[in-house]
Amino acid sequence: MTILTRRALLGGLVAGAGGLVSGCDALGQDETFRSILFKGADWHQWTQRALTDRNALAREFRPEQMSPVFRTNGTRNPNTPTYNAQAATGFVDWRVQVDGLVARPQSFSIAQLLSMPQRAQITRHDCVEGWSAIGKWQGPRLATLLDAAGLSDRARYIVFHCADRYAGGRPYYESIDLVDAFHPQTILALGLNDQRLGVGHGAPVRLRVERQLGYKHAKYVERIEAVADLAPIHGGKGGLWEDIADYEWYAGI
Ligand SMILES: Nc1nc2c(c(=O)[nH]1)N[C@H]1C(S)=C(S)[C@@H](COP(=O)(O)O)O[C@H]1N2
Ligand SMILES: [Mo]
Repeated sequence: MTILTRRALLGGLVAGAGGLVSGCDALGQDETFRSILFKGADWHQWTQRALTDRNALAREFRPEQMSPVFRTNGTRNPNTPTYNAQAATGFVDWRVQVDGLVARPQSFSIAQLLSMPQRAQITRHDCVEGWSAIGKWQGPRLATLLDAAGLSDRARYIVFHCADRYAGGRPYYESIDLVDAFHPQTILALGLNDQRLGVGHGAPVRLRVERQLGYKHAKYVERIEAVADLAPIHGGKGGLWEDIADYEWYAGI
């Protein structure tokens, strides 16, 4: 599926980028122009870089704008024996392993993540399936963990490995580039709406990467891997949905 098709499907969801994206789509609809200069993801990445500042903050909302119900989507409970045992003890033994292209591979307990400086943000989650919800997320910045582990110069992407298995046993995973990894609103969320994250929302810890669509926000994170190349990982396209359903790897909003 090309980005133009997906843009059309998304409709109002891209309102944040407003007229710039519309103008860009009009140019993109000229297939000749597109095929001469750009292809697929390259085109999308170029337009994103050219038209928006990737470090700009996603919109934050006021408490009274929070959705009364924040629905769950995708895996609502990994329901494996290991996960269920962890849930039964309140995730006291859960570890987030940080490894790959880092100087100091290490793992963090939930208590350690809670003791780091926390960021809270009220943002809108946009799912590609056509629903949105506004919620308050809280947790340490991903940058804090990556700095503790000492990211190598060779690292280009951060991969999130999740505890749930999808579509007949495939591990859910996702990846982002370093611009998103070090974005100020990119956090490992431990809390939603002033409560510890529930199982449905990815307990005990999930990614929030606020400039990206919902499927990039990996739930049930158990390993964070720094890599130079996404090709050797699972299906090679940087995420479960990218591998099995041709979703865009770069799902910027
Ligand atoms: N591990 C994991 N992460 C996941 C999913 C999933 O199925 N498994 N679904 C994704 C999708 S499509 C969306 S829209 C959001 C939903 O998050 P929520 O359940 O907290 O609303 O999680 C994303 N992260
Ligand atoms: Mo989604």
